[in-house]
Amino acid sequence: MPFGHIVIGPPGSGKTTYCNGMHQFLSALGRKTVVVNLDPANESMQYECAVNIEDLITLDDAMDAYQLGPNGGMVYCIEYLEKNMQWLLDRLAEHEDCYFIFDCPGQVELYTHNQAIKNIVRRLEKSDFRLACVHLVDASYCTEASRFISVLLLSLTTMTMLEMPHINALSKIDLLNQMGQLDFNLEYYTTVMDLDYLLHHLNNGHETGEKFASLNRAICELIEDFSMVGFSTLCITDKHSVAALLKEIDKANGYIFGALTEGNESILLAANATDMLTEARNAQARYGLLTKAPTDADADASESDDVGVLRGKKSGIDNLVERLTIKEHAQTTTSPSRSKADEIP
Ligand SMILES: Nc1nc2c(ncn2[C@@H]2O[C@H](COP(=O)(O)OP(=O)(O)OP(=O)(O)O)[C@@H](O)[C@H]2O)c(=O)[nH]1
Ligand SMILES: [Mg+2]
Repeated sequence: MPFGHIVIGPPGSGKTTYCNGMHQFLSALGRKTVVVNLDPANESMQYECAVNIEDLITLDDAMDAYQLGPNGGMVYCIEYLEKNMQWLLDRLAEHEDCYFIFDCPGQVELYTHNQAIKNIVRRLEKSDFRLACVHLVDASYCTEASRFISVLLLSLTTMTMLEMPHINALSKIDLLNQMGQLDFNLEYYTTVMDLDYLLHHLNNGHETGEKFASLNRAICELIEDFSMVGFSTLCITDKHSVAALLKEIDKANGYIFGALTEGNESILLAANATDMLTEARNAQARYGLLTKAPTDADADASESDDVGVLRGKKSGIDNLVERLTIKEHAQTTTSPSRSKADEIP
């Protein structure tokens, strides 16, 4: 019963870098892992891939044979793979007892409209693969309400389309502090709490119409009604961040339950688990992410005191959690070996 995960996300979100980093991390943990390249346009493959779609079809071949552009050629290649699934299954069968990481293309339509990737996953599942989906989106989307809403919609569409255990992750979280201050604490973006606060920022600067505000409200309600989207955080060079994400993945695809063999490191990882909220608070502290001061208009967005919590003014139990989090963070950051030893080469 092979386990693994597929790695998807918009172009440049860090999929190939992730596959390389996670491959090294799992190998260091002693988990026999192979990376499968399903992206025929993968130019900078940093890992040694065990199975490569380019051995079946290349993007250039598809474009030349049918006079297609790069996007059409990519869709053709994936549909060609869908029709030749036995080729993929035979190649995968050559890697017994391995954990599989699938590096996928960045074309968003493959996860929102086209059925090919979905059918490929179904076929793998029928062949007893236990898979989860890791959807990477650039953390810079958090810096503007409108961009964050678009990423929420994309994540929701992808989740409902693929219908498989799914983890969304804000990638390159280490770069977020270079992109200015956030409107809210990071945990607001990871937990996708009350979108009324975001609604206010969406409407801000668009005084033109009630229709625009109604559209924004309807989109926020849609996302809240499904109540499915949340985010983990990821900096691929930080082993704490990779370990936290791996715990989520192992729970999602069942590796933690299905691979109960002696020395299964995922049991140890899970025993050491932190929840998503604490992880977001750790990430906020670790990467020095700043939050803007609240405006008067923000206070109008809610009658309650919750907005203070979203901006870091905590009380009671939150204060306690905050102190614990900071202590935990201080322990890790003052460790002399942390800066180099924690980096995956
Ligand atoms: N700082 C930082 N940079 C990252 C991280 N992950 C990826 N990158 C950088 O992001 C850029 C794009 O990464 P890729 O791995 O090529 O992205 P991709 O999603 O595979 O791109 P496509 O295959 O073209 O869709 C590279 O320059 C990476 O070095 C991260 O966690 N932190
Ligand atoms: Mg790539």
